Amino acid sequence: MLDPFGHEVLEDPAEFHATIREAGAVVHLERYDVYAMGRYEHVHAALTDWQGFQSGAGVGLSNFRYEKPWRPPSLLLEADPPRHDAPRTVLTRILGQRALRRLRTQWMDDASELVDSVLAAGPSFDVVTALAAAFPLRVFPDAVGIPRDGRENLLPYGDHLFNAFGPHNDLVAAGAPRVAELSAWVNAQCARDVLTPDGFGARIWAAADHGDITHEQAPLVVRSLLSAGVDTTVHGLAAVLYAFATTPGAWQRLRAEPALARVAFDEAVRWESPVQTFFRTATTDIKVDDTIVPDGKKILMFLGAANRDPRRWPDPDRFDLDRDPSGHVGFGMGIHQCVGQHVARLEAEALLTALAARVSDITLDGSPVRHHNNTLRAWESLPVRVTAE
Ligand code: OVM
Repeated sequence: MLDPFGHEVLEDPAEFHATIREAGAVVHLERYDVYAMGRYEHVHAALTDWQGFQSGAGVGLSNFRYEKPWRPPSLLLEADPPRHDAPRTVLTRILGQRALRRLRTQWMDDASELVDSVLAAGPSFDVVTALAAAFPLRVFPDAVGIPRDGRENLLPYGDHLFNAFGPHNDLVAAGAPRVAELSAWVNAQCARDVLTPDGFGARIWAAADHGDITHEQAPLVVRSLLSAGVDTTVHGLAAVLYAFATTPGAWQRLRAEPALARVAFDEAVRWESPVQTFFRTATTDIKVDDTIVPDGKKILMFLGAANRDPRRWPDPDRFDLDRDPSGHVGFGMGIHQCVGQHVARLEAEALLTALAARVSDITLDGSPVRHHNNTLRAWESLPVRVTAE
């Protein structure tokens, strides 16, 4: 069997995903001694069963029962109830739809300004750097409240973090030389005195003052925002822009009905699954179909395969604005489901709305280049040509 973290699969995982789904509800991968799932039904069930499939032993290949984590574990992602719950409750409130209302107008204006400046430079550009990366980097660090200096470290830190959920392959080795420097910078941004008084970061510290979490937990919760909040949205936005550039009629459909921006983003998260995989650990011997997953073994969940499982999705490989993508597992499912999803959707809505107001057509203008990462489905470059009005 192919290596799920090898370059061949990372370049185009579709065939491998089909093989995993067809092999059964769960299949043992000898190379890593893990149990893999690719069918929607079983991935969904594993994500929802947090008692049987724990996160506290890590959600990457590394098993924290036996191996020391490369960084202090996340209080959200790599924790189980009850310890998971207080930090989760705090972030749910700070990143909730109500709390985001005050950002909406500003982000719509920011998106318009960014799109105007990109279009002013000409009709051909790389939509990854010009928009998919530029927009989150423009609005999200300000919303968290970190200083301007060093923000170029955010994407490399995230890229390494998401590689580190996989095996110690060439991708992890390539990131290793900068780990200490990048981690030191990220950790320094989590301190109370460097954060602006009105951002998500300050609100996390205020929650500590209020007794909702401890002051020791506050910087690690800020770290979760800086870890999970940048690369994911960059590649989610790249996915939706790629979908529009390659799906006939889709852009015209959005232009006719701009309110589709949010469902378009969710459909792109289903279709591309920017976060492709996460692991869980069996807390006891668990029977899945006819296979026993032994206590302590890692379960590799292919979110990207589940999101294109033909058992669940008609014509799954089609980016389809007429389908209801809700229920996809691209944001996870259950108690760990992406706490920042409303932030991501607001970023997507702002950017797509601004672009749809000014651009009547978007097409590929050259060969797109994939960016390989052990966890992320990403683009290095997406050359496009647009027709501006
Ligand atoms: C965290 C974290 C890091 C990476 C991903 C993630 C997708 C969370 O540090 O909490 O969720």
